[in-house]
Amino acid sequence: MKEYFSDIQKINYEGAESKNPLSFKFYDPERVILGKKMKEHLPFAMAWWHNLCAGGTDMFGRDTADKSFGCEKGSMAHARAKVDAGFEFMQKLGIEYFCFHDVDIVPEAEDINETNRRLDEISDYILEKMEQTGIKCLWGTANMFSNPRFMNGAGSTNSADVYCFAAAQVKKALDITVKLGGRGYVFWGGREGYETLLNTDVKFEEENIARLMKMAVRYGRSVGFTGDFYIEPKPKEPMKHQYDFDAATAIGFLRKYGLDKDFKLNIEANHATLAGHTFQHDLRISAINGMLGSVDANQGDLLLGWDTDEFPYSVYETTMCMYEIIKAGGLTGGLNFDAKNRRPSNTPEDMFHAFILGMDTFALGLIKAARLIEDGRIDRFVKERYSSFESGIGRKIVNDETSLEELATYAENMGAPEIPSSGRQEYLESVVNSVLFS
Ligand code: XUL
Ligand code: CO
Repeated sequence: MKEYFSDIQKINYEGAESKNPLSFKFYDPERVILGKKMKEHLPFAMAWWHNLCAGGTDMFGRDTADKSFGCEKGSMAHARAKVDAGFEFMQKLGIEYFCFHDVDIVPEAEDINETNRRLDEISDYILEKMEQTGIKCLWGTANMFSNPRFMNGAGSTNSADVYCFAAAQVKKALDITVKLGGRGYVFWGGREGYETLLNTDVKFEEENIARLMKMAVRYGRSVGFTGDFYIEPKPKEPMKHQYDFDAATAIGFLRKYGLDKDFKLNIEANHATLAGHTFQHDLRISAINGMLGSVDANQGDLLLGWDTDEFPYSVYETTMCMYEIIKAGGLTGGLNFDAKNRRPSNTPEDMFHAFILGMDTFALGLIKAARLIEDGRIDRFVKERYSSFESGIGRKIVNDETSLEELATYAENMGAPEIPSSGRQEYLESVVNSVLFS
């Protein structure tokens, strides 16, 4: 078997003092934190598209990284080489999951029947590799945004024929996800949105998206898919307005169309920040609605207005992310590095540095989040802050045992209420710093 990353050995945990660039400084998979192994808290996944397909092409220039793996791009030999390289890569890093779009794993043919045949062939090969290595599929999805036929959307398209084509792709991607035992199936509505209301029937488009999702649930369940369906919210890019703007919008949509029992959310850090939220905000909104399923683990650049998909390096962000995930009781999905090397980081070694960075940043985030929880000052502060609802009239309000009239009478007898207690934000921020840097 050809080795694709022959200069790189298995990446091991060596501790924070190690100066070996090809080692983990914080990710120690067997270390137990809050009663669970690090690798169980952190089910890391490799995104097929960024890691094995994308070579750095941007609006102004072509690939800088060679992802041919010694084969002609667009051939089935290349598709197989990507499988070999991908599994070698995951094994060397100790990554236990992968995520894929249909067209990441095979080149799309002119005829969908031929594409589907290729998908059958490559998924047989992937399955073999999974059995040999123990690596698993986190989730699958269909790419319904790259091909020009999807320029007006997939579920939201104005063309019934394109809608049918999208349905066929979802059906096949679900088949492959089931075959590979995927934990989830993602809908990222890349082009499910619009550029101008002058040509768009928003109500009709949203209803059609829901119809496609309902049919996907019905079909998925009928072929033995027991995992979660996910919506991955994103406010914009490529479209100006995208229907799955953020977690709250997606939850409202899922409830409106009765999809909330089968769907959860796949929250991506950079999508949350594009929506004008923090990553932790969208995690919290998902969690309190019982909809936190999986995470696309990356980081944006707040100076730029687009999806930069960087490997996470901010320990502050990953601490807050892991704080939300631990509090939510963990993920049924995983942490998919939907992230890419910067264009000038173009060597195979850089692919390893990127994952080492991301995995270590999340490991540190986990360690620090656990300390914040064990420290207890934040939890105690929040509890105390709402303590006026623990007795008296406050208790009656939360027990739904009162009325507007009773509250009004209470207020009229009370006179003006005292100014509420301080939010102590700066104190709490200093608590976070003291836990982070001790
Ligand atoms: C695009 C994005 C996608 C989805 C899967 O912003 O995040 O790669 O994760 O289609
Ligand atoms: Co994503």
